[in-house]
Amino acid sequence: MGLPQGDGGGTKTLTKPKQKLKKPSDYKVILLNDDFTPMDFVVHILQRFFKKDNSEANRIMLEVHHKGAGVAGIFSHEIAETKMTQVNQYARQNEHPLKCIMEKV
Ligand code: TYC
Repeated sequence: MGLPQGDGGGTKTLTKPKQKLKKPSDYKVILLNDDFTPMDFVVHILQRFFKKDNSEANRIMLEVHHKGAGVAGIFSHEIAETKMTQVNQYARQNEHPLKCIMEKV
């Protein structure tokens, strides 16, 4: 038989658990160049799915054409995935080889 354990003062020290939650990352939605998709179709994609005006859509399309890839927009994981899927599906429906990918910022 013994006395109750503890510091005898009736005081407990509570340590705050380390919060391991990370901020959700943003994702770049990227268009890839190819030799066959018409320039007008890429401009249309940028206006329809990324709400770019005509001059910004042309600028991004030409960047993709000259550099091989270009950023159409930056979104949360869920929105980026939806846009990517919609663009790839729309390109396939219209029989263009245009590819859209996403990449962590
Ligand atoms: N390179 C294509 C052409 O010359 C145009 C193009 C631009 C295709 C951007 C895809 O993501 C793309 N018609």
